[in-house]
Amino acid sequence: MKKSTATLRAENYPHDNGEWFCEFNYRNVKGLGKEEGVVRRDPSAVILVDGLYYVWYTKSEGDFNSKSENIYDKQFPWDYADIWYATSKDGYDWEEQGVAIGRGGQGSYDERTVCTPEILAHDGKFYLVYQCMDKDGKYRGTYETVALAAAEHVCGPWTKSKEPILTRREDGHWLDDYETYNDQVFEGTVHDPTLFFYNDKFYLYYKCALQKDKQNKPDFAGTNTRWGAAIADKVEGPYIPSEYNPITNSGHEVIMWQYKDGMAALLNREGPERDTIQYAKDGINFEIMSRISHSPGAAGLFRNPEADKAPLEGLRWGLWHPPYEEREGRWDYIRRFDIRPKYLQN
Ligand code: AAL
Repeated sequence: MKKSTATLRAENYPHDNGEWFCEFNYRNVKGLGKEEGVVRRDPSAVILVDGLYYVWYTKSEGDFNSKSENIYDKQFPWDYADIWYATSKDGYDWEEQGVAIGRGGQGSYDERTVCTPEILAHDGKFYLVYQCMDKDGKYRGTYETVALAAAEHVCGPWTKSKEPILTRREDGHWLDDYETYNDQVFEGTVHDPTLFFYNDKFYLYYKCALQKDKQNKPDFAGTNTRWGAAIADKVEGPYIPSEYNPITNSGHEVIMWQYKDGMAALLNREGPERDTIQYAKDGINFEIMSRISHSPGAAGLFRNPEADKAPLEGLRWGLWHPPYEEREGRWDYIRRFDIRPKYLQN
């Protein structure tokens, strides 16, 4: 008996039937579903506060034209957006509550849009991190910044950071690239911020992309994305980008949860390791734990207080928005996903 190259290679693949593997069920929810002329997308994590579930998300109205020459026209669904929130008693039936974070005044760093929020409940307080664009935001939002808002109560009022806490960088490069991008700018984009209190510090993870694509045009951060981390001693910053950035070689919207002493991640859509679940014992150096398929895009995970019970408890259920290819109609809307029960450990 001899072993073929493919067999030898397969012996090193992570097993797909282990405790890190799962499949997903999808269903519509009430209150955040399809609505003509209204965009609801990029839901935050879902948190449970005094018996009620809370979620924050991007909301905008009206049509957009990504080909418009006028940079002040609405160019994409998350342009001229605000961050809204909704509550639910059961995670299926949602009630929209209103604006949590509105766009800023004239000349502010967030005059044009605030979108793609993520929530952290820590030490009795609440923090939202999100993307912002100033008035001239262009190139499909590639040049957004990340801001932070804090509140004593889950329903606000929210106090915004005076300045963004993270901006795109024009120094640094992809390291050890699997394609020859070495003359390119790393973190030309910082999107999809996700904040954790981890190892007594604040870890801000985000999607990053090159500044230019292979044709030397602005990279719209839709392809060839990876993730970065920036770490701070205090929640307000300063956030210092990790020397290891990029910490993934794949993945689009940042989808992460804490498991025991490490960080778990679901990487989707982009790169050679798309559709994998990964784990980093130190929050930085990720290893592939399983390969999955049909994963939820832009997922906001339920922050399960029992996440340490098993690797995928922190991914048990959440909200997400279907990408263009998979949805009915033109307008973005939010759905729910659940890990199929047979993959749950308890
Ligand atoms: C999303 C996220 C970011 C992008 C856009 C809105 O799914 O990756 O938020 O900027 O698309």
